[in-house]
Amino acid sequence: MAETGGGGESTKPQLYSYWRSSCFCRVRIALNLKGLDYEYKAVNLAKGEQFSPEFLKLNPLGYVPALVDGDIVISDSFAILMYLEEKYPQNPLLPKDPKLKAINFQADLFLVPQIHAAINIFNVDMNEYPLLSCIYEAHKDVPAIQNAMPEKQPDTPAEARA
Ligand SMILES: N[C@@H](CCC(=O)N[C@@H](CS)C(=O)NCC(=O)O)C(=O)O
Repeated sequence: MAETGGGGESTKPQLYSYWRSSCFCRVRIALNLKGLDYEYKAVNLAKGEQFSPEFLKLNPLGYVPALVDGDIVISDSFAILMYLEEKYPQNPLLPKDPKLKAINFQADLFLVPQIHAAINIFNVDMNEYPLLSCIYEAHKDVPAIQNAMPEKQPDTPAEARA
C-alpha cells in the first residue's frame, strides 16, 4: 500500500482506497461536502494490495474503502457515510425530511459515481436514460463532486487523469 498523503503520525481520518472505486467515490463526495481533511492511503486493487497482510488486518474482507478514525475502522461505504454524518454534523449531507432525505442521498452520493462509471468505463449511452442523465448533469460540476471523481485522485495513473 502506498502512502500518498503527508507523512508521519496523523490525527486526521485515514481513508484507504483505490482511485477507480465507485464505492469510494461516494465517500470522497461526502468528505468534500463536509470540508473534512483526511489522509489518502492508496490500495492498488490492480496489484492485489487489498490482500496484503497489512490491509487485511484493517479489513479482513479485503475491500476498499476503509476509513480509520481514531480507534475505529469502518469498512463499508454506506456505514462510513452514516458515521461521517453523525460524527461530523457540519454541512449536513441530508435534509431532515425523511422523503427528501432518501431522494437526496440516492442522487448526490450514489448515483453520480455509478453513472460516471457507466459512461467512462462501460460506454453506456445515457440518451436512453433521460432522468438519470438529468440528475448527472445537475450534479457533475459541483466542486465537491468534481474533486471526488476517479480522474483526480492521488493514485490516479497519469493516463487516466482529467
Ligand atoms: N459494500 C462495500 C463494497 C465495497 C467493494 O465492493 N469494493 C470493491 C471496489 S469498488 C473492492 O474493494 N474490490 C476488491 C476486489 O475486487 O478484490 C461498500 O459499499 O463499501
